[in-house]
Amino acid sequence: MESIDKLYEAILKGNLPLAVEMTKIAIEEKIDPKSIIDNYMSKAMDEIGSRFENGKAFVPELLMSARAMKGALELLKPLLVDNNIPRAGTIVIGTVKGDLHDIGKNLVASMLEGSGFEVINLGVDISSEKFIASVVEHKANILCLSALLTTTMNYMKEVIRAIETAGVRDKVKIMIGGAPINSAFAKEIGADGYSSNANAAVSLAKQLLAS
Ligand code: B12
Repeated sequence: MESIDKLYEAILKGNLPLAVEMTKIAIEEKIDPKSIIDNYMSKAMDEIGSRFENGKAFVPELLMSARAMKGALELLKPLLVDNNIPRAGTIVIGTVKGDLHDIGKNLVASMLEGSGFEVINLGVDISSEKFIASVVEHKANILCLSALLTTTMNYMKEVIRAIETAGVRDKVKIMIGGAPINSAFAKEIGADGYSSNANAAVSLAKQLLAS
């Protein structure tokens, strides 16, 4: 269990080799991958984020932590896949225009993929035009929008309006998420749902398709 505490420290300090080594040990120790992500890796990212907010860490440190988290996450991704489930539907996901944060969005994408959804991950800094083109091309059942900045979260509203204008709003459910988002905001901009983490995103996606 010592490895898991060291994993938190490794991500907080942005030490990629140590994060990878500790993740390998945690996997060998059969610690639940979702618990590794939620209780250690994401918590380390929250801590570096609050240090940044308080002027105790700077962008290079955020980048180092992000690199360590991504490296560790790569090892866990295959373990998030449940092969015994049929395809559940098609999902287009991306981080909205102006926003480059992708760790949480990629985690949501991996969990959805692992739960049987076909996921088209468009990446970061995605315009409404690109979202619409992808939804139409792939006949997506759900569109997932991610934003981590209070300045970019408002672009989600633009995407939803553009989808309405394009005449495809009744064909696709829209889920939103990211640190500054909450359900009141989701309601306000006309999204179909919000969830605060990747596990809840899977339940929400299933729920939306059943409704
Ligand atoms: C790592 C990081 C960076 C990295 C990003 C690397 C990368 N490839 O993603 C870098 C260094 C590039 C970066 C840059 C900046 N960042 Co930054 N960053 C962070 C940090 C520390 C962690 C984010 C993270 O990865 N968290 C871990 C993941 C797992 O959590 P998550 O993203 O929240 O995702 C979960 C949920 O939100 C949800 N979710 C996410 N998306 C979706 C989508 C759907 C559909 C659903 C259902 C759920 C869902 O599920 C996820 C998994 O559980 C946060 C602090 C924080 N605590 O959020 C600041 C933070 C977001 N950044 C911040 C800032 C200010 C910036 C910069 C402006 C800094 C600068 N001066 O340059 C730039 C902006 C660049 C840009 N244009 O986007 C501020 C934002 C403040 C604000 N109010 O807007 C924060 C909050 C830090 C702070 N406390 O001040 N950042």
